[in-house]
Amino acid sequence: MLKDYTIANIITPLIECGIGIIRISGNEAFMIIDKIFKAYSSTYLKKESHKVYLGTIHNENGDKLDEVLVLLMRGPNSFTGEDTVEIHCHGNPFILQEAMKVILKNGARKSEAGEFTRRAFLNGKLDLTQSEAILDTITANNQKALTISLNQLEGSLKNKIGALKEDLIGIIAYLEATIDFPDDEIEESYTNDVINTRIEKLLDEINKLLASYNTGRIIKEGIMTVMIGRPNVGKSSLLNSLLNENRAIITHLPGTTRDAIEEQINIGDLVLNIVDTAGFRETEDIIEKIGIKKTYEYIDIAQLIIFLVDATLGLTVEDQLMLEYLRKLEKNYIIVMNKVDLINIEDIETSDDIIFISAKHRTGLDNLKNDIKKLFIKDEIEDYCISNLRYYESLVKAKSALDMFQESIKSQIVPADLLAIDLKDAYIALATITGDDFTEDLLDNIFSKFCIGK
Ligand SMILES: Nc1nc2c(ncn2[C@@H]2O[C@H](COP(=O)(O)OP(=O)(O)OP(=O)(O)O)[C@@H](O)[C@H]2O)c(=O)[nH]1
Ligand SMILES: [Mg+2]
Repeated sequence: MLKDYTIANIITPLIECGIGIIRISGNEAFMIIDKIFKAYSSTYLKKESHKVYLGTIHNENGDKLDEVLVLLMRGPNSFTGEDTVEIHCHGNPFILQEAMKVILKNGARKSEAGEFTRRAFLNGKLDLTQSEAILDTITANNQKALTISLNQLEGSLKNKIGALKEDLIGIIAYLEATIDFPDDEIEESYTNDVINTRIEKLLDEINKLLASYNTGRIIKEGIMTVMIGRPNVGKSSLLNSLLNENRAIITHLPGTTRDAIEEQINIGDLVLNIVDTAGFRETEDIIEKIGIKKTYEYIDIAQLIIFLVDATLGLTVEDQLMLEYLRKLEKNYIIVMNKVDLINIEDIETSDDIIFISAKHRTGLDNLKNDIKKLFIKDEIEDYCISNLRYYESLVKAKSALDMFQESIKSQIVPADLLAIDLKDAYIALATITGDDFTEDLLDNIFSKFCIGK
């Protein structure tokens, strides 16, 4: 992981496509491009930063590899903070691999996963919350997730944690001043009151961040949702209606779906990772039996169960048994009566916790979506939700250190000069979030999740 090495890699997927990009970053980036690139215009000789140059690149024997655009970015005004070159080639895996060969021959080393971003972090271009926001931005699959990750990339969480750290430093300084000059005219009870108020405020902020974790994770990762019900109740029809496409096979024959079908559905700010399953029933069919076993496995990992019932039949005995089973699971579930187009709704007993739909005629779907939203999103979603377990754990550490501090103040047994230790622990916990306190292991762990080109 030597920092003075110039690193390079193909940063776009290796498939035939419009363009493929190679990035080179480090002290020798400009020297290396000079050896393989022939610019059409002599203005290239000026090597102006943030300019694009058209020309050709060549292999070791001087054979032409491609006509390319070369983008020069002089450090520190680049993503990594180092001299950086991007070569925009045609999206041909052969060209890109040949170009990489000649770049490596000329002294660069192939970058490791996340190494460009790691360098950006080590060179002070980003803190850890911003670095991790890049990964979230790449994986975001809905607008809210994108807004949260882009805010974090801009520094929203960095600033928030920064403000908490500053408050803590202020309190530590105040505490130490009152320890060092105990005879000053500041009353002890007054000191404790001031400190307590400030700690309460800090804890309040930390609790708010901790409380945003569940929502943050749901927004980022989606809700694992499974649709269950007896055969023929219309599970696959509902999947297709929600997706707006004919994804699953639908027939009038019970037992049509045998294997689980996984799809993603966006409903507002939420993504459902939804699974259509084999309807549960007693069967001798081996394939269907395996499908039903799978249904139960999905129920185990589900965060939401959509339980479909055929409105023309009402709650059958099997449905009632299933319902009893669901109630014991302590999971979120929604009961959906399907095929309401075939009944007269006044003829049946309705209830607030049952949603009536017609999957076939696409009615009642909005009610279903709204109920799902209500189950998972209680309040307006803040734009700085945390969704990362690392932040959550560090905030829990900071919180318990502050709780300990308050206990100590209250109990008055802890000597005054030891009181600051808990505050310093809280500070360190916050500092690991932003990365002013880090170990190589922590960085390895974070950046190994990135792709090779990032
Ligand atoms: N009238 C009416 N028919 C429906 C509705 N939803 C589904 N159906 C019909 O019910 C039959 C079964 O639908 P599917 O979606 O295949 O049911 P399923 O629950 O996936 O069945 P399995 O895969 O066998 O477990 C098909 O003939 C559908 O056209 C509805 O809202 N109204
Ligand atoms: Mg089906």
